[in-house]
Amino acid sequence: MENLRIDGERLWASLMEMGRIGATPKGGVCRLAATDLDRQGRDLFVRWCEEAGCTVVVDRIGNIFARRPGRNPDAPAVMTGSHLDTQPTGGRFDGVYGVLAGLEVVRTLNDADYQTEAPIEIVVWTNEEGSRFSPAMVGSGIYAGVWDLSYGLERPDNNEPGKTLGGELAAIGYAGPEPVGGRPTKAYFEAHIEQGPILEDEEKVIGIVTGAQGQRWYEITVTGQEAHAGPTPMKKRRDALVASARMIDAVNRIGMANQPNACATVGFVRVSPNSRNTIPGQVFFTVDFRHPVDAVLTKMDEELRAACATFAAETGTEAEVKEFWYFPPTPFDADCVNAVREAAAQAQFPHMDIISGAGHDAVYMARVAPTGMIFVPCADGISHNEVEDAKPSDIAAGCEVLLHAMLRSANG
Ligand code: HGY
Ligand code: MN
Ligand code: MN
Ligand code: MN
Repeated sequence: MENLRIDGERLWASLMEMGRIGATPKGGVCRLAATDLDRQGRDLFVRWCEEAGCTVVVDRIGNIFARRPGRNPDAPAVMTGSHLDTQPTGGRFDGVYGVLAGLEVVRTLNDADYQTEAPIEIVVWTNEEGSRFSPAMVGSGIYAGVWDLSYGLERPDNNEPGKTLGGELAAIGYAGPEPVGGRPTKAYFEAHIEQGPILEDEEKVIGIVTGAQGQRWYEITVTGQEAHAGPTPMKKRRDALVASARMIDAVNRIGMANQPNACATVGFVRVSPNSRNTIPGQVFFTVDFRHPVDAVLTKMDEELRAACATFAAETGTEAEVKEFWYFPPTPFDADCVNAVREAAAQAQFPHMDIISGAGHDAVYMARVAPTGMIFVPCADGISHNEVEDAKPSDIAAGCEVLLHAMLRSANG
């Protein structure tokens, strides 16, 4: 394996500098998709890439591609990247690590004046988090042909529905001219923190990600009747929030009943009219189901629909259960997985195979190119939280493995 070594301190310094854009008082980052803070992060990344000799293009859903030439300009590129947008109470590593590890690979090759056979591309995917605009992974999903471009551009801001992803990208100057999709790609590798406790518990430094579990997201609207909290007898009520509370408890029970592996979360609830002395007439809430086996995701779907029907009937309310997003459990490419495993083994980093609990842009890239991922531990397995943290040595190790997995692919 070439004796190229990444510069862990430079990578860490870049992560900390990017983390200052949208930094929160508790040490996290809030840099929501297509906000001005996202623009600042994107601009910083683009400047760094141009300083590293890359040419940068932006596609029509705002995905950024920074390209370092190889000896053979016609060879399909070896691509790496992730996302710069964060959760509202996000951290300094989720997504950003994969983007800046890609930049560190390019900087390392530049330092060594090393030319790969194939070009190298670093990508920043738009709206991976799915928090401000839903669903998640919209930039990579449009790129991979999961949805058409207009679907992505029309995504409404979940808290300010008058704003759309397309309008906000234009406002920050990242509604690019490039057509979406179709960039010749030999392989795509994404480095990411695990966002769970397994690597840390098993005392491993590198996760060889073999694939990602499937997800189903729902939007559920429960409709009852607004009425006065005082004169309305309990038996006469059609309380949408009481009905929803029973359904939300059922979501948790369905998750617990489908162990091991099932995940079930209600993360967004909107009550109307949300007034202390009016019985709620309508409640909107979301459900996020995950499981590595598709048949279990289907079973959880059936259990959810049955529970909503039961509790709606019990409370005289109506429940509309809408499936909002679905992707099946997704295996990664065997050659890419092996390239990661060999790079980890040769660097003698303790490693293990792992399935991703989180969705990543790699899940959609796996539909259009051979794809692999590299995980590193994060402190206490916590992510989507301002305390998100990682060890500089693990961050460097993951980037080292990324470099050598990419070299195998770029020169192979
Ligand atoms: O929800 C996820 O798994 C990812 O963070 N978008
Ligand atoms: Mn992420
Ligand atoms: Mn995330
Ligand atoms: Mn993700």
